[in-house]
Amino acid sequence: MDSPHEQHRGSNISLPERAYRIRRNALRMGEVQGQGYIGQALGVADILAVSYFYALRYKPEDPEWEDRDRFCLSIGHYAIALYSALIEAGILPEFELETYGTDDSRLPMSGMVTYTPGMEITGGSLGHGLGICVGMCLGLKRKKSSSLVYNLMSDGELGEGSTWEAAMSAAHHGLDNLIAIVDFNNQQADGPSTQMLSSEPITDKFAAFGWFVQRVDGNDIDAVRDAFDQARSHKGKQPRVVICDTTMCKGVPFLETREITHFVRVEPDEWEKALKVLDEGRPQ
Ligand SMILES: Cc1ncc(C[n+]2csc(CCOP(=O)(O)OP(=O)(O)O)c2C)c(N)n1
Ligand SMILES: [Mg+2]
Repeated sequence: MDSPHEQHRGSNISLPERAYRIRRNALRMGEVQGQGYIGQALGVADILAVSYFYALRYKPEDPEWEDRDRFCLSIGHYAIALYSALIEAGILPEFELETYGTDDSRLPMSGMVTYTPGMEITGGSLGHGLGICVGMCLGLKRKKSSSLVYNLMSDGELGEGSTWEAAMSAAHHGLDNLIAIVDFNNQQADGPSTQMLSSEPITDKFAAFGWFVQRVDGNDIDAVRDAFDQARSHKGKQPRVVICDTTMCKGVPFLETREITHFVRVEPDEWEKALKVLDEGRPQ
């Protein structure tokens, strides 16, 4: 299926290859600092590939182009994941990857709007992204803009009351230009989300708040792409959410099985090994 946007058509680079490259960028950045939220980056790489190379409308050379779709990173700690996609998208130059997390870098460890081209919001204080996006959507509607606002949020943010205030107001205002994506990796700082504070049944909850809801395997690129298509073409005057079940550290099996994946510990000699394993699984 072709992207709805001209800019993505005709590329001979497949979405799985894009996802592989995003994962690779993230591992290289992690190696620079010897740490990073690498489990999250590997987990959402497929979602980012579909977002930046299929769904989103933007101009790499003009990240502030007024008619762009907005991709908001509610979860500032996932910045390493978004930088990896922005590099692959040509919004950030690849060499800056080497500066990740260092003084004076445009790529701080937590995502900040004033530092990084392509970063739409400062999202480190969890639970605020959706509310910010509601404001953006209202503003875009006033301007009669056809741009969409995507908000990548986490399952941990579903435990924040502010998320649900925003969800309620998005439905109240009929924000059909809002597409929330939840990285449902069943992990938060202290352990599995379902054990810390379960948000299940999550599809029923969003539906009860008036949203158009889908739930897919977030590491299945075709499924994510189809869900984004459905979200965009849905006729209801309501906000949309795609719950994406993902596996943290996806693509590097020896990390996938680590018990603590929120801030996965990677030993100095393991970065190279992780890159090697990822390369072995590179799509044909
Ligand atoms: C308002 C707020 N409370 C607490 C934190 C500290 N914090 C940073 S990441 C995180 C885990 C949240 O869950 P999730 O985003 O699902 O974690 P992950 O999937 O990345 O493990 C927490 C509690 C924060 N950044 N903001
Ligand atoms: Mg989580």
